Amino acid sequence: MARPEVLVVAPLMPYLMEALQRDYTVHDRIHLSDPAALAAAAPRIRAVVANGEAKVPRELIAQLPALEVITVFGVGYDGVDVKAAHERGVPVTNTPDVLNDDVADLAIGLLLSVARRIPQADRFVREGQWPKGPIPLARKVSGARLGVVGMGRIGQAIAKRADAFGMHISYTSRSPRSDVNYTYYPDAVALAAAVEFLIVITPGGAATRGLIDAKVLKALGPQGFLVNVARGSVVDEPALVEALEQGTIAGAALDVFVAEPQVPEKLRQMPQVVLTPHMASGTRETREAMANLVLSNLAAHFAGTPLLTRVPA
Ligand code: 8YV
Repeated sequence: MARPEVLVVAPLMPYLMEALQRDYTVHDRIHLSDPAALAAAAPRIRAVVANGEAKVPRELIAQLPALEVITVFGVGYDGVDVKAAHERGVPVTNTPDVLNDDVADLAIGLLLSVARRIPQADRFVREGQWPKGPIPLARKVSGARLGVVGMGRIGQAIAKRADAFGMHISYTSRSPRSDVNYTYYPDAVALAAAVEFLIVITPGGAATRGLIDAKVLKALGPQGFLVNVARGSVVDEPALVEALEQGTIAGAALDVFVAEPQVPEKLRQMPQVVLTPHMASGTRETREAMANLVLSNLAAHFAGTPLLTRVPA
């Protein structure tokens, strides 16, 4: 039987790409590089493989008449027009759970980094500043008040870790959860006003665009720190830059940005900001587990068995 044909719409790690190439005929990003090649292959393309950052808009779905499944290498699928896919009867899968630990670990790592100024301290030692005098004192994390924006699976993994630091945990989400004991606030402004550290881990997309705006940052206040491991779109980036410039908040640690891999020059210049390149799930162990889940979903689809991790309608 002919190997199923797959359109890959984002750069994928070699581990996943090589595994795909073993079992499928892979068209690598021809929708961007070669529209004529896409038009020629489209009647045979049965699956799309995306990543967390990739766009799979309605127009692309419409160009693929034989499309049967969209698999996302990532838990977030805000770049995929799920509605358009479902209208066509095309299911979408993602990679939940396998990355919870890594994303939560990095969230706590960023929180410690920005409060204890670990990157600055590293530079202080390397640049030979130490013999000239002590480094300025930092902010204590253990026992502080933490707000988590989004109390899904990763939010809970973050809270569990913060709990071990004796932090007082509150959260906001669409509705209070019956399965956690943390204090609930109905919106991000009320939450920000009540805490010293705010970690953002809510899905991206239209529903959360600009959720962390100037009002939330003002409520977080001059002693407050923001950590974003969700999507750049959840934070109003110009408002954040302004809040940092004006001292409206104390600092920020950011793994995600609006126009990745571009990061605003102003943020790159600020000493009270810690920046990482969208790497929260970026360990070999977790990325391989994510890749295996993509492969298992594809294999299940082509074997006619139930998908493992289908996203809801
Ligand atoms: C990316 C992510 O998918 O899981 C998500 O939603 O954003 C990440 O894990 C990863 O960087 C691969 O592109």
